[in-house]
Amino acid sequence: MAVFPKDFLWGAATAAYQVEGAHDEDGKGLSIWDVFSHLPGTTYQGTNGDVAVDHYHRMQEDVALMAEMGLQSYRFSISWPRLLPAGRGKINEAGVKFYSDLIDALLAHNIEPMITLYHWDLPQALQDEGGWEVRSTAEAFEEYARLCYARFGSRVKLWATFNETIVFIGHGYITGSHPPSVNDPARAIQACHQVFIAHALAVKAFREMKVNGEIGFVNVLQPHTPLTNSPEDIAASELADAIHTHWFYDPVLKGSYPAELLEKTQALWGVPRFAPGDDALLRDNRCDFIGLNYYRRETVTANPDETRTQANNSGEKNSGGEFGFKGLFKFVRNPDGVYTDWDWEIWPQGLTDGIMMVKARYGDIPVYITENGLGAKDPIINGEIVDQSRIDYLRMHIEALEKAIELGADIRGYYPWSFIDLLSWLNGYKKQYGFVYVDHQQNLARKRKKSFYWYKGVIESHGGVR
Ligand code: BGP
Repeated sequence: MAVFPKDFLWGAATAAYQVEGAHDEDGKGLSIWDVFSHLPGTTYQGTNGDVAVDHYHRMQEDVALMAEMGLQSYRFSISWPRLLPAGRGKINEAGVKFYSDLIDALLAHNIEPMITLYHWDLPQALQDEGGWEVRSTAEAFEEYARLCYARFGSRVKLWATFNETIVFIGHGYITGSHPPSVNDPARAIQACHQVFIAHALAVKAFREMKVNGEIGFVNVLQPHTPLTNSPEDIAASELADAIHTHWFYDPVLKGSYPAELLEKTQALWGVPRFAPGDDALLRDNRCDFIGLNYYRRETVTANPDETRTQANNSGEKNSGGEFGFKGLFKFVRNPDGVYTDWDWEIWPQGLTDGIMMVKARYGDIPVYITENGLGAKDPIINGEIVDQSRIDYLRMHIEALEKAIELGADIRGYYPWSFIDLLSWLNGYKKQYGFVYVDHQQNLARKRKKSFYWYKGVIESHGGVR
Protein backbone atom coordinates (compact mmCIF):
# COMPACT_ATOMS: atom_id res chain seq x y z
CA MET A 1 0.00 0.00 0.00
CA ALA A 2 1.31 3.42 -0.95
CA VAL A 3 2.41 5.71 1.87
CA PHE A 4 2.03 9.03 0.10
CA PRO A 5 0.44 11.67 2.33
CA LYS A 6 -3.09 12.78 1.46
CA ASP A 7 -2.02 16.22 0.17
CA PHE A 8 1.03 14.94 -1.71
CA LEU A 9 1.13 16.53 -5.19
CA TRP A 10 1.84 14.56 -8.36
CA GLY A 11 3.33 17.07 -10.73
CA ALA A 12 5.68 17.61 -13.65
CA ALA A 13 8.16 20.36 -14.51
CA THR A 14 9.52 22.51 -17.34
CA ALA A 15 11.43 25.80 -17.66
CA ALA A 16 10.67 28.87 -19.76
CA TYR A 17 13.66 28.89 -22.12
CA GLN A 18 13.33 25.18 -22.78
CA VAL A 19 9.67 25.22 -23.87
CA GLU A 20 8.33 28.67 -24.69
CA GLY A 21 10.04 29.87 -27.87
CA ALA A 22 8.72 33.30 -29.00
CA HIS A 23 12.08 34.57 -27.84
CA ASP A 24 11.64 38.05 -29.29
CA GLU A 25 7.87 38.34 -29.58
CA ASP A 26 5.33 40.63 -27.93
CA GLY A 27 7.90 42.90 -26.34
CA LYS A 28 10.12 40.26 -24.70
CA GLY A 29 13.72 41.32 -24.06
CA LEU A 30 16.61 39.00 -24.85
CA SER A 31 18.04 36.73 -22.19
CA ILE A 32 21.64 35.59 -21.87
CA TRP A 33 20.62 32.26 -23.42
CA ASP A 34 19.06 33.94 -26.45
CA VAL A 35 22.41 35.58 -27.09
CA PHE A 36 24.76 32.77 -26.01
CA SER A 37 23.02 30.00 -27.99
CA HIS A 38 23.53 32.04 -31.17
CA LEU A 39 27.31 32.12 -30.73
CA PRO A 40 29.01 29.46 -32.87
CA GLY A 41 29.94 26.24 -31.11
CA THR A 42 28.16 26.87 -27.81
CA THR A 43 25.35 24.27 -27.99
CA TYR A 44 24.77 20.82 -29.48
CA GLN A 45 24.52 21.27 -33.25
CA GLY A 46 23.69 24.93 -32.77
CA THR A 47 20.26 24.25 -31.24
CA ASN A 48 18.53 27.12 -29.45
CA GLY A 49 15.27 28.08 -27.80
CA ASP A 50 14.09 30.64 -30.40
CA VAL A 51 11.08 28.43 -31.08
CA ALA A 52 11.72 25.63 -28.56
CA VAL A 53 8.48 23.59 -28.51
CA ASP A 54 6.37 26.70 -29.07
CA HIS A 55 4.63 26.48 -25.71
CA TYR A 56 4.09 30.26 -25.81
CA HIS A 57 1.58 29.79 -28.64
CA ARG A 58 0.28 26.36 -27.63
CA MET A 59 -0.16 26.92 -23.93
CA GLN A 60 -3.89 26.07 -23.86
CA GLU A 61 -3.30 22.81 -25.76
CA ASP A 62 -0.46 21.88 -23.37
CA VAL A 63 -2.52 22.60 -20.27
CA ALA A 64 -5.34 20.47 -21.71
CA LEU A 65 -2.85 17.59 -22.00
CA MET A 66 -1.76 18.14 -18.39
CA ALA A 67 -5.39 17.98 -17.32
CA GLU A 68 -5.96 14.81 -19.33
CA MET A 69 -2.96 13.22 -17.62
CA GLY A 70 -4.47 14.16 -14.26
CA LEU A 71 -1.57 16.39 -13.22
CA GLN A 72 -2.10 17.94 -9.79
CA SER A 73 0.69 20.51 -9.96
CA TYR A 74 2.82 22.06 -12.70
CA ARG A 75 6.24 23.56 -12.06
CA PHE A 76 7.24 26.16 -14.64
CA SER A 77 9.55 29.14 -14.67
CA ILE A 78 8.93 32.74 -15.59
CA SER A 79 11.17 34.37 -18.16
CA TRP A 80 12.41 37.50 -16.39
CA PRO A 81 13.05 39.41 -19.66
CA ARG A 82 9.52 38.59 -20.85
CA LEU A 83 8.17 40.57 -17.87
CA LEU A 84 10.93 43.15 -17.60
CA PRO A 85 12.72 43.41 -20.96
CA ALA A 86 15.56 45.48 -19.49
CA GLY A 87 15.63 43.51 -16.24
CA ARG A 88 14.05 46.35 -14.25
CA GLY A 89 11.82 49.33 -14.84
CA LYS A 90 9.35 49.15 -17.70
CA ILE A 91 6.90 46.24 -17.49
CA ASN A 92 5.92 44.24 -20.58
CA GLU A 93 2.18 43.73 -20.00
CA ALA A 94 1.93 41.15 -22.81
CA GLY A 95 4.40 38.99 -20.87
CA VAL A 96 2.43 39.40 -17.65
CA LYS A 97 -0.71 38.36 -19.53
CA PHE A 98 0.89 35.16 -20.84
CA TYR A 99 1.71 33.91 -17.33
CA SER A 100 -1.56 35.20 -15.93
CA ASP A 101 -3.47 33.22 -18.57
CA LEU A 102 -1.32 30.15 -17.90
CA ILE A 103 -2.08 30.33 -14.17
CA ASP A 104 -5.81 30.76 -14.84
CA ALA A 105 -5.79 27.80 -17.24
CA LEU A 106 -4.03 25.62 -14.65
CA LEU A 107 -6.37 26.62 -11.85
CA ALA A 108 -9.40 25.99 -14.06
CA HIS A 109 -8.21 22.35 -14.18
CA ASN A 110 -7.33 22.19 -10.47
CA ILE A 111 -3.61 22.11 -11.27
CA GLU A 112 -1.57 23.85 -8.57
CA PRO A 113 1.04 26.15 -10.15
CA MET A 114 4.59 26.11 -8.78
CA ILE A 115 6.64 29.05 -10.05
CA THR A 116 10.41 29.13 -10.38
CA LEU A 117 11.48 32.76 -10.63
CA TYR A 118 14.92 32.09 -12.08
CA HIS A 119 15.70 29.14 -14.32
CA TRP A 120 18.85 30.63 -15.86
CA ASP A 121 17.52 33.15 -18.41
CA LEU A 122 18.92 36.39 -17.01
CA PRO A 123 17.99 39.52 -19.00
CA GLN A 124 20.97 40.25 -21.29
CA ALA A 125 20.65 43.92 -20.32
CA LEU A 126 21.62 43.01 -16.73
CA GLN A 127 24.47 40.78 -17.90
CA ASP A 128 25.81 43.78 -19.79
CA GLU A 129 25.95 45.63 -16.46
CA GLY A 130 27.91 42.85 -14.74
CA GLY A 131 25.32 40.08 -14.26
CA TRP A 132 25.42 38.10 -11.03
CA GLU A 133 28.77 39.58 -10.08
CA VAL A 134 27.21 42.91 -9.14
CA ARG A 135 24.85 43.79 -6.34
CA SER A 136 22.51 45.74 -8.61
CA THR A 137 21.43 42.45 -10.24
CA ALA A 138 20.34 41.08 -6.86
CA GLU A 139 18.38 44.31 -6.30
CA ALA A 140 16.78 44.02 -9.76
CA PHE A 141 15.83 40.44 -8.88
CA GLU A 142 13.96 41.72 -5.83
CA GLU A 143 12.07 44.19 -8.06
CA TYR A 144 11.20 41.35 -10.46
CA ALA A 145 10.12 39.07 -7.60
CA ARG A 146 7.89 41.81 -6.16
CA LEU A 147 6.25 42.27 -9.57
CA CYS A 148 5.53 38.52 -9.74
CA TYR A 149 4.08 38.43 -6.22
CA ALA A 150 1.91 41.47 -6.97
CA ARG A 151 0.51 40.07 -10.21
CA PHE A 152 0.33 36.35 -9.43
CA GLY A 153 0.59 36.06 -5.64
CA SER A 154 -3.15 35.81 -4.97
CA ARG A 155 -3.37 32.74 -7.23
CA VAL A 156 -0.05 30.96 -6.70
CA LYS A 157 0.97 29.32 -3.42
CA LEU A 158 4.21 27.56 -4.33
CA TRP A 159 7.26 29.65 -5.22
CA ALA A 160 10.94 28.92 -5.71
CA THR A 161 13.51 31.64 -6.20
CA PHE A 162 16.41 29.91 -7.99
CA ASN A 163 16.94 26.69 -9.90
CA GLU A 164 20.24 24.86 -9.39
CA THR A 165 22.65 27.63 -8.52
CA ILE A 166 25.55 25.18 -8.68
CA VAL A 167 24.81 24.57 -12.37
CA PHE A 168 24.35 28.08 -13.71
CA ILE A 169 27.17 29.48 -11.59
CA GLY A 170 29.46 26.45 -11.99
CA HIS A 171 29.02 26.28 -15.75
CA GLY A 172 28.72 30.04 -16.17
CA TYR A 173 31.89 30.92 -14.24
CA ILE A 174 34.07 27.79 -13.87
CA THR A 175 33.73 25.41 -16.84
CA GLY A 176 32.53 28.23 -19.12
CA SER A 177 29.97 26.06 -20.91
CA HIS A 178 27.02 28.30 -19.96
CA PRO A 179 26.79 32.09 -20.28
CA PRO A 180 28.64 34.28 -19.45
CA SER A 181 31.32 31.66 -20.21
CA VAL A 182 33.95 32.67 -17.66
CA ASN A 183 36.68 30.40 -16.19
CA ASP A 184 37.43 31.86 -12.79
CA PRO A 185 36.54 30.19 -9.45
CA ALA A 186 36.92 33.43 -7.48
CA ARG A 187 34.43 35.21 -9.73
CA ALA A 188 32.13 32.18 -9.44
CA ILE A 189 32.11 32.40 -5.65
CA GLN A 190 31.32 36.11 -5.66
CA ALA A 191 28.55 35.70 -8.26
CA CYS A 192 27.13 32.86 -6.20
CA HIS A 193 27.09 35.12 -3.14
CA GLN A 194 24.97 37.69 -5.00
CA VAL A 195 22.54 34.90 -5.90
CA PHE A 196 22.16 33.98 -2.22
CA ILE A 197 21.61 37.66 -1.44
CA ALA A 198 19.06 37.95 -4.25
CA HIS A 199 17.29 34.91 -2.80
CA ALA A 200 17.25 36.45 0.68
CA LEU A 201 15.91 39.77 -0.67
CA ALA A 202 13.15 37.93 -2.52
CA VAL A 203 12.21 35.90 0.57
CA LYS A 204 12.13 39.11 2.64
CA ALA A 205 9.85 40.75 0.04
CA PHE A 206 7.61 37.65 0.05
CA ARG A 207 7.12 38.02 3.82
CA GLU A 208 6.66 41.81 3.63
CA MET A 209 4.02 41.48 0.92
CA LYS A 210 2.34 38.72 2.93
CA VAL A 211 1.99 36.39 -0.03
CA ASN A 212 -0.25 33.56 1.09
CA GLY A 213 2.09 30.69 0.21
CA GLU A 214 5.50 29.09 0.66
CA ILE A 215 8.82 30.07 -0.83
CA GLY A 216 11.84 27.83 -1.33
CA PHE A 217 15.04 27.25 -3.28
CA VAL A 218 15.76 24.45 -5.74
CA ASN A 219 19.06 22.61 -5.52
CA VAL A 220 20.70 19.71 -7.27
CA LEU A 221 20.65 16.66 -5.02
CA GLN A 222 23.79 14.74 -5.85
CA PRO A 223 25.03 12.20 -3.32
CA HIS A 224 28.72 11.30 -3.54
CA THR A 225 30.18 7.81 -3.13
CA PRO A 226 33.93 7.26 -2.72
CA LEU A 227 35.32 4.96 -5.42
CA THR A 228 37.29 2.92 -2.87
CA ASN A 229 37.65 2.82 0.90
CA SER A 230 41.02 4.52 0.76
CA PRO A 231 41.34 7.52 3.09
CA GLU A 232 42.14 9.67 0.01
CA ASP A 233 38.92 8.75 -1.80
CA ILE A 234 36.83 9.14 1.35
CA ALA A 235 38.34 12.58 1.98
CA ALA A 236 37.73 13.53 -1.68
CA SER A 237 34.10 12.45 -1.42
CA GLU A 238 33.62 14.48 1.79
CA LEU A 239 35.15 17.48 0.10
CA ALA A 240 32.75 17.06 -2.82
CA ASP A 241 29.88 17.03 -0.28
CA ALA A 242 31.15 20.25 1.25
CA ILE A 243 31.72 22.09 -2.03
CA HIS A 244 28.86 20.75 -4.16
CA THR A 245 26.23 20.31 -1.48
CA HIS A 246 26.78 22.17 1.79
CA TRP A 247 27.93 25.37 0.07
CA PHE A 248 24.60 25.55 -1.80
CA TYR A 249 22.23 24.31 0.92
CA ASP A 250 23.60 25.90 4.10
CA PRO A 251 23.09 29.58 3.17
CA VAL A 252 19.39 29.08 2.31
CA LEU A 253 18.52 26.53 5.01
CA LYS A 254 20.86 27.43 7.90
CA GLY A 255 21.31 31.06 6.92
CA SER A 256 25.12 30.88 6.81
CA TYR A 257 27.96 29.34 4.81
CA PRO A 258 29.78 26.20 5.99
CA ALA A 259 32.36 27.87 8.26
CA GLU A 260 35.46 25.85 7.45
CA LEU A 261 35.08 26.16 3.70
CA LEU A 262 34.24 29.85 3.95
CA GLU A 263 37.47 30.45 5.83
CA LYS A 264 39.42 28.56 3.17
CA THR A 265 37.95 30.36 0.15
CA GLN A 266 38.33 33.75 1.80
CA ALA A 267 41.95 32.99 2.65
CA LEU A 268 42.67 31.66 -0.85
CA TRP A 269 40.83 34.15 -3.04
CA GLY A 270 39.34 36.80 -0.75
CA VAL A 271 35.77 35.76 -1.66
CA PRO A 272 32.91 35.85 -0.98
CA ARG A 273 33.08 39.52 -0.03
CA PHE A 274 30.23 40.43 2.32
CA ALA A 275 28.53 43.83 2.21
CA PRO A 276 27.41 45.24 5.56
CA GLY A 277 24.19 43.48 6.59
CA ASP A 278 24.67 40.38 4.40
CA ASP A 279 25.08 38.09 7.41
CA ALA A 280 21.75 39.19 8.83
CA LEU A 281 20.00 39.02 5.45
CA LEU A 282 20.97 35.37 5.02
CA ARG A 283 20.23 34.51 8.66
CA ASP A 284 16.77 36.11 8.70
CA ASN A 285 15.41 34.95 5.34
CA ARG A 286 15.51 31.21 5.15
CA CYS A 287 13.37 28.92 3.01
CA ASP A 288 9.98 27.42 3.82
CA PHE A 289 10.89 24.34 1.80
CA ILE A 290 13.69 22.91 -0.28
CA GLY A 291 13.23 21.69 -3.84
CA LEU A 292 15.47 18.78 -4.79
CA ASN A 293 16.40 17.91 -8.38
CA TYR A 294 17.66 14.35 -8.41
CA TYR A 295 19.04 12.57 -11.46
CA ARG A 296 22.17 10.66 -10.37
CA ARG A 297 24.93 10.20 -7.85
CA GLU A 298 28.62 10.77 -8.50
CA THR A 299 31.46 8.39 -7.68
CA VAL A 300 34.45 10.29 -6.36
CA THR A 301 38.18 9.76 -6.24
CA ALA A 302 41.15 11.83 -5.12
CA ASN A 303 42.59 14.02 -7.85
CA PRO A 304 46.08 15.33 -7.25
CA ASP A 305 46.96 16.55 -10.68
CA GLU A 306 44.38 17.19 -13.36
CA THR A 307 41.48 19.49 -14.08
CA ARG A 308 39.04 18.06 -16.53
CA THR A 309 35.53 18.80 -17.66
CA GLN A 310 34.65 16.40 -20.39
CA ALA A 311 30.91 16.41 -20.98
CA ASN A 312 28.93 13.95 -23.08
CA ASN A 313 26.53 16.21 -24.99
CA SER A 314 26.03 13.87 -27.92
CA GLY A 315 24.31 10.88 -26.34
CA GLU A 316 27.12 8.57 -27.52
CA LYS A 317 27.73 6.32 -24.52
CA ASN A 318 31.19 6.54 -22.91
CA SER A 319 32.05 9.77 -24.68
CA GLY A 320 32.44 11.83 -21.53
CA GLY A 321 31.07 12.45 -18.10
CA GLU A 322 34.35 13.06 -16.30
CA PHE A 323 34.80 16.14 -14.22
CA GLY A 324 37.60 17.02 -11.82
CA PHE A 325 39.19 19.88 -9.92
CA LYS A 326 42.96 19.61 -9.63
CA GLY A 327 44.00 18.88 -6.04
CA LEU A 328 40.43 18.34 -4.86
CA PHE A 329 38.39 15.52 -6.39
CA LYS A 330 37.33 13.86 -9.59
CA PHE A 331 34.03 12.25 -10.66
CA VAL A 332 34.63 8.90 -12.32
CA ARG A 333 32.61 6.05 -13.75
CA ASN A 334 31.36 3.59 -11.15
CA PRO A 335 32.50 0.12 -12.27
CA ASP A 336 29.20 -1.37 -11.00
CA GLY A 337 27.02 1.40 -12.36
CA VAL A 338 24.24 1.37 -14.95
CA TYR A 339 24.50 4.42 -17.20
CA THR A 340 22.29 6.36 -19.63
CA ASP A 341 23.44 7.21 -23.16
CA TRP A 342 24.60 10.56 -21.76
CA ASP A 343 26.74 8.78 -19.13
CA TRP A 344 24.53 9.63 -16.15
CA GLU A 345 24.40 6.81 -13.61
CA ILE A 346 20.95 5.40 -12.79
CA TRP A 347 20.96 4.96 -9.01
CA PRO A 348 17.50 5.24 -7.38
CA GLN A 349 18.87 4.50 -3.90
CA GLY A 350 20.62 7.87 -4.10
CA LEU A 351 17.23 9.60 -3.94
CA THR A 352 16.42 7.96 -0.60
CA ASP A 353 19.95 8.53 0.71
CA GLY A 354 20.03 12.14 -0.44
CA ILE A 355 16.68 13.02 1.13
CA MET A 356 17.78 11.43 4.41
CA MET A 357 21.07 13.35 4.26
CA VAL A 358 19.10 16.59 3.91
CA LYS A 359 16.91 15.63 6.88
CA ALA A 360 19.93 14.72 9.01
CA ARG A 361 21.75 17.99 8.29
CA TYR A 362 18.86 20.46 8.09
CA GLY A 363 16.09 18.93 10.21
CA ASP A 364 12.42 18.65 9.27
CA ILE A 365 12.35 20.97 6.29
CA PRO A 366 9.50 20.18 3.86
CA VAL A 367 10.79 18.72 0.59
CA TYR A 368 9.48 18.81 -2.96
CA ILE A 369 11.22 16.64 -5.55
CA THR A 370 11.23 19.38 -8.16
CA GLU A 371 12.95 17.34 -10.91
CA ASN A 372 13.71 13.68 -11.61
CA GLY A 373 13.78 11.95 -14.94
CA LEU A 374 15.50 10.04 -17.70
CA GLY A 375 17.06 11.65 -20.77
CA ALA A 376 16.79 9.13 -23.61
CA LYS A 377 16.28 8.64 -27.32
CA ASP A 378 12.77 7.26 -27.20
CA PRO A 379 11.95 4.39 -29.58
CA ILE A 380 9.01 4.81 -31.94
CA ILE A 381 7.39 1.45 -32.74
CA ASN A 382 4.49 1.41 -35.23
CA GLY A 383 3.91 5.07 -34.61
CA GLU A 384 3.77 4.71 -30.81
CA ILE A 385 6.41 6.25 -28.53
CA VAL A 386 7.32 3.31 -26.36
CA ASP A 387 9.43 4.92 -23.61
CA GLN A 388 9.54 1.90 -21.35
CA SER A 389 12.98 2.84 -19.99
CA ARG A 390 11.51 6.13 -18.69
CA ILE A 391 8.66 4.27 -16.99
CA ASP A 392 11.18 1.91 -15.35
CA TYR A 393 13.36 4.83 -14.24
CA LEU A 394 10.44 6.76 -12.71
CA ARG A 395 8.97 3.66 -11.06
CA MET A 396 12.26 2.91 -9.30
CA HIS A 397 12.55 6.51 -8.13
CA ILE A 398 8.97 6.61 -6.83
CA GLU A 399 9.86 3.50 -4.83
CA ALA A 400 12.94 5.29 -3.47
CA LEU A 401 10.72 8.23 -2.52
CA GLU A 402 8.34 5.92 -0.71
CA LYS A 403 11.27 4.55 1.29
CA ALA A 404 12.27 8.06 2.37
CA ILE A 405 8.68 8.79 3.46
CA GLU A 406 8.68 5.56 5.47
CA LEU A 407 11.92 6.70 7.09
CA GLY A 408 10.20 9.90 8.23
CA ALA A 409 10.99 12.49 5.53
CA ASP A 410 8.38 15.22 4.94
CA ILE A 411 7.95 15.02 1.16
CA ARG A 412 5.17 17.13 -0.30
CA GLY A 413 5.31 16.48 -4.03
CA TYR A 414 7.02 14.88 -7.01
CA TYR A 415 7.68 16.69 -10.30
CA PRO A 416 9.24 14.48 -12.98
CA TRP A 417 11.35 16.30 -15.53
CA SER A 418 9.70 16.91 -17.85
CA PHE A 419 6.05 17.31 -18.71
CA ILE A 420 6.85 17.56 -22.43
CA ASP A 421 9.92 16.95 -24.61
CA LEU A 422 11.91 20.18 -24.63
CA LEU A 423 15.25 21.76 -25.38
CA SER A 424 18.12 20.41 -23.32
CA TRP A 425 20.47 23.36 -22.72
CA LEU A 426 23.57 21.76 -24.22
CA ASN A 427 22.15 18.55 -25.68
CA GLY A 428 19.58 19.82 -28.15
CA TYR A 429 16.24 18.09 -28.78
CA LYS A 430 17.72 14.62 -29.09
CA LYS A 431 17.73 14.08 -25.32
CA GLN A 432 14.06 13.51 -24.51
CA TYR A 433 12.55 13.62 -21.03
CA GLY A 434 8.81 14.18 -21.57
CA PHE A 435 5.53 12.36 -21.10
CA VAL A 436 4.47 14.16 -24.27
CA TYR A 437 6.42 13.80 -27.51
CA VAL A 438 6.94 16.74 -29.84
CA ASP A 439 7.25 15.91 -33.53
CA HIS A 440 9.85 18.26 -34.98
CA GLN A 441 9.12 16.91 -38.48
CA GLN A 442 5.40 17.67 -38.24
CA ASN A 443 4.94 21.21 -37.10
CA LEU A 444 5.72 20.40 -33.45
CA ALA A 445 2.61 18.23 -33.09
CA ARG A 446 2.11 16.75 -29.61
CA LYS A 447 1.75 12.98 -29.11
CA ARG A 448 1.12 11.07 -25.90
CA LYS A 449 3.88 8.60 -25.02
CA LYS A 450 3.43 5.28 -23.24
CA SER A 451 4.66 6.99 -20.06
CA PHE A 452 1.81 9.53 -20.36
CA TYR A 453 -0.76 6.79 -19.76
CA TRP A 454 1.40 5.11 -17.16
CA TYR A 455 1.85 8.31 -15.09
CA LYS A 456 -1.89 9.02 -15.39
CA GLY A 457 -2.45 5.67 -13.65
CA VAL A 458 0.11 6.49 -10.97
CA ILE A 459 -1.66 9.77 -10.23
CA GLU A 460 -5.15 8.25 -10.24
CA SER A 461 -4.07 5.61 -7.72
CA HIS A 462 -2.06 8.12 -5.64
CA GLY A 463 1.10 6.16 -6.26
CA GLY A 464 -0.51 2.79 -5.65
CA VAL A 465 -0.41 1.43 -9.21
CA ARG A 466 3.02 1.58 -10.78
C1 BGP B 1 18.53 20.27 -14.71
C2 BGP B 1 17.87 21.53 -15.18
C3 BGP B 1 16.83 21.34 -16.23
C4 BGP B 1 17.09 20.21 -17.20
C5 BGP B 1 17.64 18.98 -16.54
C6 BGP B 1 18.15 17.93 -17.49
O1 BGP B 1 19.83 20.55 -14.34
O2 BGP B 1 17.29 22.20 -14.10
O3 BGP B 1 16.58 22.57 -16.84
O4 BGP B 1 17.74 20.63 -18.32
O5 BGP B 1 18.68 19.26 -15.63
O6 BGP B 1 19.44 18.26 -17.90
P1 BGP B 1 19.95 18.05 -19.37
O7 BGP B 1 19.00 18.85 -20.21
O8 BGP B 1 21.33 18.59 -19.38
O9 BGP B 1 19.89 16.61 -19.62
